[in-house]
Amino acid sequence: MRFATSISALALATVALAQNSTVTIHVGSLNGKQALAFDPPNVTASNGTVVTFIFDGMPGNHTVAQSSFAKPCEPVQGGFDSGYIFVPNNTDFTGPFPTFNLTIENDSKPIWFYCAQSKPMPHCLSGMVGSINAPASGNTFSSFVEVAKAASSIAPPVPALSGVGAFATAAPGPFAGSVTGFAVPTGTAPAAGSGSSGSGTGSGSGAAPTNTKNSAGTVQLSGFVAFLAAAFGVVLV
Ligand SMILES: *[C@@H]1O[C@H](CO)[C@@H](O)[C@H](O)[C@H]1NC(C)=O
Ligand SMILES: *[C@@H]1O[C@H](CO)[C@@H](O)[C@H](O)[C@H]1NC(C)=O
Ligand SMILES: *[C@@H]1O[C@H](CO)[C@@H](O)[C@H](O)[C@H]1NC(C)=O
Ligand SMILES: *[C@@H]1O[C@H](CO)[C@@H](O)[C@H](O)[C@H]1NC(C)=O
Ligand SMILES: *[C@@H]1O[C@H](CO)[C@@H](O)[C@H](O)[C@H]1NC(C)=O
Ligand SMILES: *[C@@H]1O[C@H](CO)[C@@H](O)[C@H](O)[C@H]1NC(C)=O
Ligand SMILES: *[C@@H]1O[C@H](CO)[C@@H](O)[C@H](O)[C@H]1NC(C)=O
Ligand SMILES: [Cu+2]
Repeated sequence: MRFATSISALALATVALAQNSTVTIHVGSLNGKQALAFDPPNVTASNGTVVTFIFDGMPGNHTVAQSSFAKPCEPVQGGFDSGYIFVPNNTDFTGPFPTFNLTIENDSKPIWFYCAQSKPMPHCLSGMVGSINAPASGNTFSSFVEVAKAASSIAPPVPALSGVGAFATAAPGPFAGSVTGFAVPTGTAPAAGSGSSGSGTGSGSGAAPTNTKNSAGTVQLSGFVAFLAAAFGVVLV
């Protein structure tokens, strides 16, 4: 009986995993080396997929801000925006690196984003832009990069958890060691549906939450899910 219950719990969890995968994008590093880049810069992600942005470029001070194809280096109305995340060049810093997780709500519509850092040079104009579900023709990711490089200015972030076609359920973090945030959104985004900016919009006043570590419960859950993925990856294939 207990065995059967475990099996059905596993089966349910496995179905959820099969539907909703995770995509990771490195912020400020390329192939593990510090760079003004998102790596990979364009990905596909279906509804329910969580895109994890990991700020692991050292040193780095970057943002993930939603923009539009026409104006790559300016925030789009109602767009998500992580604010500035500073990661030091500290050989003693072993992480955890801060992350910003976006759940994809509308995979029919491309999501364009940029880094709003303007110092010492505008990162967006250097090509630090990315896309989720960019079309293969027309407004392609490569055209987006060209539009960004030709932009005349870069706009600062408007911190927000909710975006157009994607949302973050939590503020970026954790801020371990001498990692800091500036103009980082706070609170929680509405879980689904609206597409417009909601109660998750940050104040923009600058102070980041200094300690936003996950509860033990969250860590335990993701560890369990990771275990399921490992256990069932082989069986499912
Ligand atoms: C998977 O994605 C679907 C579609 O967005 C969503 O309804 C569901 O809650 C997600 N499941 C999990 C386990 O996140
Ligand atoms: C990160 O960049 C922002 C915007 O340029 C700046 O205000 C902030 O002071 C920087 N953080 C650090 C620690 O340098
Ligand atoms: C950061 O650390 C790396 C590896 O130790 C080093 O190569 C690089 O020069 C450092 N950069 C800065 C700005 O200190
Ligand atoms: C993803 O969700 C959006 C918004 O509800 C919907 O328009 C779109 O058709 C969905 N994509 C798929 C593949 O079902
Ligand atoms: C999803 O994107 C498509 C394509 O742009 C759009 O027609 C549709 O209205 C969007 N759905 C939602 C729920 O916003
Ligand atoms: C990146 O963008 C191009 C179009 O510019 C597209 O053809 C390609 O499939 C995209 N790659 C991914 C992984 O989405
Ligand atoms: C993002 O998701 C990963 C994987 O589930 C998790 O470890 C991390 O704590 C999340 N980050 C935030 C800021 O919630
Ligand atoms: Cu940047």
